[in-house]
Amino acid sequence: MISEQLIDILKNAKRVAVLTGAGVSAESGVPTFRGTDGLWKRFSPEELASFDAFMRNPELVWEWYQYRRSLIYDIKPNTGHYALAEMEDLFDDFILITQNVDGLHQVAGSKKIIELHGNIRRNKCSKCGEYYAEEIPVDKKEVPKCRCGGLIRPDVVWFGEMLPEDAINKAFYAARNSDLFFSVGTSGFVHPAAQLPITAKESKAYVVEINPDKTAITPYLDELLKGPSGKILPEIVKLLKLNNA
Ligand code: BV8
Ligand code: ZN
Repeated sequence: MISEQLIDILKNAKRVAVLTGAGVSAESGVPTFRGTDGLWKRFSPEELASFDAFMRNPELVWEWYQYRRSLIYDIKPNTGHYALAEMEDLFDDFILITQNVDGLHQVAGSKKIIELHGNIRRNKCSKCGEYYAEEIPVDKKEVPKCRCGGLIRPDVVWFGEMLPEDAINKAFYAARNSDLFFSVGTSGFVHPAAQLPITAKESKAYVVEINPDKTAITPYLDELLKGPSGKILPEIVKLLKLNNA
């Protein structure tokens, strides 16, 4: 249920930032990381989503990403993704900061977006950094090689790797300068992304979490809207449109 206080804040908000995690894609059928059907159930993040793991066993890591790509290429954005794409034009200043690598926000039409952890639909050379578009078919089992001889890898940020500097700087700037910050579908475990809602709160933003469950960061935030983002986000957009009418 959206509180009177939040309705009032929604009406007056000028600068809005949203952080999304894997939970936003859950209703599209993309398994989350730490949920019961989580991707990490069989493997721990460090075993697969790290540069060392890739150097130790490139075929295993490449195959895991090919498997994940095969899951998302047939998957559609859900009502939550579309609501976030609509939200862009309902505030003076809006930015979407995502931890997700599935690219579904862009498919749903989001333009004002910061990808903190890269994008699984892109590849790059692990040696010279050259980018490779989607031309690599998902059923390719062997780890492809770059013209320079380096192994090609998914263009995602692995554990132990720095986030793209421009992305993280822009994300923290948005957290410090927003008057309303949403944390949607993230368990708040992975840093430095998990710091963003806390920074927003410390910078006097009103911080709202959208999640069916409490998370590691719930105690630090202003309000938890308990439920699926695919249901709650469209309700918020409906309220905003009524107000803007
Ligand atoms: C870095 C790309 C500097 C790859 C990902 C100890 C303490 C603190 C930090 C650390 C530490 N040890 C190491 C670190 C740093 C580490 C880290 O945070 N580790 C964690 C595990 C503790 N971070 C890093 O390494 C980062 N780099 O810090 O560099 C550095 C360098 C060296 C050493 C130290 C520091 C890099 C992090 C990026 C990792 N890459 N993804 C890939 O995807 O394969 S992270 C991965 O997790 C995804 O991007 C994902 O988005 C992200 C976060 O997970 P969530 O999105 O929150 O997903 P999760 O499944 O956890 O939660 C889903 C939520 O949705 C749940 O709450 C659920 O209730 C909810 N939900 C479910 N259904 C719905 C829903 N919500 C709404 N609607 C629904 N329907
Ligand atoms: Zn190369």
